[in-house]
Formats: sequence, structure tokens, C-alpha cells
Amino acid sequence: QSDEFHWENYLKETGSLGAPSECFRQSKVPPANEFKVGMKLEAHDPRNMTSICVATVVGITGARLRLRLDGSDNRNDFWRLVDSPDIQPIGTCEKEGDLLQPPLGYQMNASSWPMFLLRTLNGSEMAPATLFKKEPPKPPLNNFKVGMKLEAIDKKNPYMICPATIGDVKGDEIYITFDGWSGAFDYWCKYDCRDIFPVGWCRLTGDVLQPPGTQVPITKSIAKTQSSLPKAAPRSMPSPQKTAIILPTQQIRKSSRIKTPLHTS
Ligand code: MLZ
Repeated sequence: QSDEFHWENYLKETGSLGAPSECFRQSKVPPANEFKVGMKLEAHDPRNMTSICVATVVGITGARLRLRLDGSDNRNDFWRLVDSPDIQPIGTCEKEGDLLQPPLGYQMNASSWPMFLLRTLNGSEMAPATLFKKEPPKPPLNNFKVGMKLEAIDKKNPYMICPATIGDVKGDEIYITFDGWSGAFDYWCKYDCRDIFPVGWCRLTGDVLQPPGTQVPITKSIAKTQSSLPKAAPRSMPSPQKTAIILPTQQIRKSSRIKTPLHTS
């Protein structure tokens, strides 16, 4: 299975290091995912974060849940970690004196909502409170350095977790670049963002790690990702510290790109 992606080989081939796990706002030991497909819970509507809706678990992937808001369509699924603060047991909202809201894009007449809510919850399996895990604390400082490797959610294809590199660091923000892709998927985020994970996260959780892209050659960084060494220039600028070397594994992988039927861009 020489065409499979292995971090160990890849880090060696690229002369790079994974960002230390202490850099991330993630549990050292990933949380257990004990949810089952069909269970219901409360979730913040990702398209309207102030409203709390009923969601159904429509899939399980590693430490994440694939969620669909009741009363919404199947084109707006979203993914949340089991220790995400965006999800809570059914009944939490009511306890806090709030009302469960119809999702943005509720397909029926608004006046039907109260009855819809009753019907959707009636006889359903509600995820027990013990399945929701506490969000890990924020690391006190941004310790990411340019060149460090990690696993990151592709925000344009949020079911995908992909090999990535820190491309730039500015204060509390880090620039996530996706290995083997030309830049269309790159983004800035806070260092304590929940969408980024240390190298090995997917292997530990059982989530699927995508292989690097084949659009651009993987660069072998000659500068080591150590704080003592001078900061490498951001990837958008040509840098003398980075040399484009086409690695043999990329040739092998060319024929085995993962094609996903849904949400492709
Ligand atoms: N549908 C897209 C997915 C690209 C995913 C890139 N992730 C960094 C494609 O295959 O082009």
C-alpha cells in the first residue's frame, strides 16, 4: 500500500515537523464519540448562530457528528466535534427559558413550527447528556510557527480533514495552507480555532484524512520548523528557503485521488 498517506514518511520527505499538540485547542486524548445516527440534540444554526434548533445526527465521523437541522433540507449538513460548545442535549434551551427556533430556510409555513417541533421530538431518541463532552481550554499563547504541519478542516468542503501547513502567523491568527493545493482553500483563523488538529488526530479518532493534493508540488522545507531558526517567508512569496522538489510519492498518488460525490467544488 505504497499509495497510502503516512504522516511519518511525509514529514521525513518534506523535512518538516508536526505542530506540538499543546498548540491546539483540542483534547490530548480525543473525546469518545458515543452518539448514534438518528439521535436528536440542540444545535446553534450555523447560518444564524443566535438561534438554537433541533438537529439529528445523520452521520458519525471520528470525533465529529454530521448534523442536519430538523425542518431544513439535506444540502446544509454541518459537522461538529462531540466537545463542541455549539451542541447540547434536548431540553437545555427550555431549561434556560429559551425557545427552540425553526432553522434558516424552514421549508414550511412559520405558523406550523410549534406543531412540527412537537412531532419531530415525539418518540425520537434524544442524545443523553453524558455524550456531550466539555470543550478543552484555550492554550494561553499562539505557539504556531511557519512551516509546522497539522490536520485541518477544509472550510469549503467541511467534511474533509486534510494535511496542512502553517503559512503565516500574525498575532492570534494563523494562515492555514493545504498541502498540494494552490491556495484556493487556504484561510486565516485564530490559533485556538476548533477546526485544526495535531498530526495523527484522524488516525486516533478514526476520521478520514485526505491525501495531499496533486495540483502543486509539495515543497521540501530546508528551514526546520524550530523557533530558534529565522522565520520562513509566507508561502505566497517566493522564498529562497523553500525548494520545489517533486517527491516520488506524489507520482504514485496521482492515480488514486479520492473522488467524493457530494459537495465537490
Ligand atoms: N472537489 C474538490 C475538493 C478539493 C478539496 C481540497 N481540500 C484542500 C476537488 O477535488 O477539486
